[in-house]
Amino acid sequence: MKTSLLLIGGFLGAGKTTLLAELAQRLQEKGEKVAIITNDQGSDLIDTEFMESKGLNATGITGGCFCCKFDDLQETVIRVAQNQQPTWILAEAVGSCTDLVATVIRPMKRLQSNNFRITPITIAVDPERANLLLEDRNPFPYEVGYLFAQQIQEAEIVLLNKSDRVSNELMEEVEKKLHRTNPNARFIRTSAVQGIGLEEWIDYVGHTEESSGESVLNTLDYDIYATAEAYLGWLNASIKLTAEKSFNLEELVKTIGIEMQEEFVKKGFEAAHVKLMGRNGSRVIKGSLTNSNKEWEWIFQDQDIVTEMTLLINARVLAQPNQLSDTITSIVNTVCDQWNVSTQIDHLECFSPARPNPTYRDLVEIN
Ligand SMILES: Nc1nc2c(ncn2[C@@H]2O[C@H](COP(=O)(O)OP(=O)(O)OP(=O)(O)O)[C@@H](O)[C@H]2O)c(=O)[nH]1
Ligand SMILES: [Mg+2]
Repeated sequence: MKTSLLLIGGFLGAGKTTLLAELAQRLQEKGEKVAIITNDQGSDLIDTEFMESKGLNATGITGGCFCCKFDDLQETVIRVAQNQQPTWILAEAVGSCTDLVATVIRPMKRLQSNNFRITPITIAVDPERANLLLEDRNPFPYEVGYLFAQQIQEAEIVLLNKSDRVSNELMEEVEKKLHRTNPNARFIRTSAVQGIGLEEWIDYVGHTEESSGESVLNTLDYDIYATAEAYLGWLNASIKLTAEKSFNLEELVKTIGIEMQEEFVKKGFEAAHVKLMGRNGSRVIKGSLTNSNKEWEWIFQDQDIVTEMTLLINARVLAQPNQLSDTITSIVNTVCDQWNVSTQIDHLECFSPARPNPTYRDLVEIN
């Protein structure tokens, strides 16, 4: 039997990783064997660590998105299939990517349909974010709204996620707007954290033969798309923190997060998604900020007292890369000084994504 390959896209912070982790667990409960592929423009991925901490097999493709690193994706999919013999491979695309049908789904169908069943492309949506991005209240430039609309247009399945924290009225309003953008997609309301809608999603991707590949973005303007991506500063860092006197892992990471957010608000940096992860062996704390004016969401918590930890930061923020890097490093250093904790940066990269240059762009489907 062919391995099923599922691709999920959708804007930064929509819940793709959380949805995939839940999907993986449910598939495993049904006796399926699942492997996961994560993706990012940079390295040190919190998503990969998160999947591993949940006991899931995750492989990261770093240094570029699936469309620009299609050969890497294809090799990874083949290698994972050979080594792990999964029945499902779940792949998460970078949240600022679009045109995935032309650059990933169609080439994968063209080159790998003998070995893999390519399931319909799923796009995850945070309804509150969608509501802002589709309106004048959009805190991001127009081009980012354009990119978001393109992501919706190429969906075969739209997951209206976070239904646990959004009112029915807002959900209906957003669904109506998105339906106008893409009348052909199947809409499913989900909550990754409460497990709502996941069975309906599994049922659909489990039984539909293949992605049709029809939702290709023939008229996508790459100049606008590239401009949208370039507005975002992208920072990935891995920092070792050590102290002579022990400190509370959770409190330190939360303090860094809160100070960072205050500084973002002061400077007008809008967070697309900032992830923080503090780790000392099996002790983990992980948080997400998906809006500079909302609260951090802390997923894992750990009140343990430690003398060292690794701090991973993955920040995607509406800011110039150098300003973002200065702001974040200065906050980490200031807070750590106050806590008598020393910092050693093991890795730090900060950039704006380069213009997308896909390996393939199959605007005409070849069967
Ligand atoms: N309340 C609620 N929170 C959710 C849900 N799904 C995800 N989240 C939270 O939303 C935040 C972002 O989730 P992720 O799964 O990391 O989002 P993502 O789309 O993978 O983000 P990127 O990898 O940056 O593109 C985290 O704090 C999650 O816990 C949901 O259904 N309900
Ligand atoms: Mg993710």
